Amino acid sequence: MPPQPPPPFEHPQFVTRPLLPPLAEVMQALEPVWASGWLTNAGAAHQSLEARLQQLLGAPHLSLFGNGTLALLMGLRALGLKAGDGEVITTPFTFPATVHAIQWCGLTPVFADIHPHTLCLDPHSVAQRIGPRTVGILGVHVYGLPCDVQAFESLAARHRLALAYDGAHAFGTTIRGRPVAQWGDATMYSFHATKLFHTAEGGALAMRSAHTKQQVDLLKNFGIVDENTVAQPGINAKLNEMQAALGHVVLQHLEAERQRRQAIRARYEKGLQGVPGVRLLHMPEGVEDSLQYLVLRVASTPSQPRRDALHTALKRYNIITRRYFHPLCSTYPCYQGLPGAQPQDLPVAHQAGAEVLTLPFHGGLSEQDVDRIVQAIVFEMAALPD
Ligand code: T4K
Repeated sequence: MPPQPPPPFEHPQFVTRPLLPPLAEVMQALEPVWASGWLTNAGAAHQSLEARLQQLLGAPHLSLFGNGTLALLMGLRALGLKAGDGEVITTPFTFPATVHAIQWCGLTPVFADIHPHTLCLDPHSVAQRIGPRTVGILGVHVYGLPCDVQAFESLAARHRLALAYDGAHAFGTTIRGRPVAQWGDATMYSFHATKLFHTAEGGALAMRSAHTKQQVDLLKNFGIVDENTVAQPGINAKLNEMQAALGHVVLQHLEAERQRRQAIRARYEKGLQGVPGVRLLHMPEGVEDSLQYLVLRVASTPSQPRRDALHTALKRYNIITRRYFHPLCSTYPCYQGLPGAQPQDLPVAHQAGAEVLTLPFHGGLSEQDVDRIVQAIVFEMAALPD
């Protein structure tokens, strides 16, 4: 029998939904905050969450922030990268915040291509872009898939470059048992509502050295050392006590959410196996997954943009997929003139940008929801012209 279309969903099915613990638990966690009268500026909930996450993420040092973008920005500054003429090599296949952070530090982003399997920054392409003005490398563990951390470690050491990672999606990612937080000089995590672990808005920076932690802790609180001393032109990038309290509660529910996501992913894998023209991205051997996004690659060419056709068609079923990360950052009007931004310099990134589709993936989906989404994909792929 030819594939049949499922009925449309009554409510939109988004790529993600925040993990929402029972409200009563959140209220209970807020009680000591209220009783203390201390709402921000490194209060008790902030301190205990920082310590808990440092341990959980296996970070040598860790600081909390009001969001991931500020964590990245403060991290790049604290690593001592000189504004003005320094270049930082990065990927175009990412959320705008990665490249914006480099720009906001007064540094020049330089684009290099990505690896065809992991879709992370490719060390070989990076090596070709290193020049006299290069001061650092900023990789992205995109969708929680880790960069080739060993290759970057030797590249950075050989050329004496700072090495930072945007690990916005990489909460819990480990490589052969070793957490990603232990690679590079600094790794940023995002705790935005759309992330597996979240504090509504929030983020963290994991760091190799105690000196960098000391620097970012100053930078995120206006550069204030004490009542009499302001050491640096810092900014306000703090996480408040309500966010920290929420983080503690979300942590209690994280393992259950991870288990649900594992089961959902297995159901998608089974349903989409052998469907012509689509394949799911997989974690490489030895990698423990962050379970952040579920990404489909839809074979596409400029004359047959099947990914875009599927993205549009699924909206008829109220399935709101996203094309993370299309368009590439290198194509934004503000960045298209940067070194390495020409399409011929980034063939792998352009192909990936044309093929990826992020599917609904969160613990609130039932098995029936997944089956319905799969059925819609199967029906629409079969209906697309060859
Ligand atoms: N680096 C990378 C690689 C990143 O992906 C990000 C953020 C950053 C850096 C910066 O980290 P932060 O400074 O944000 O901590 C969303 C998130 O806002 C953003 O944090 C995230 N990456 C990005 C991949 O996704 P949008 O523009 O797609 O958000 P939006 O509002 O369209 O939300 C996506 C879907 O999530 C919605 O369709 C429905 C659902 N949703 C969203 C929110 C906010 C909910 O169900 N509830 C909610 O409260 O950027």
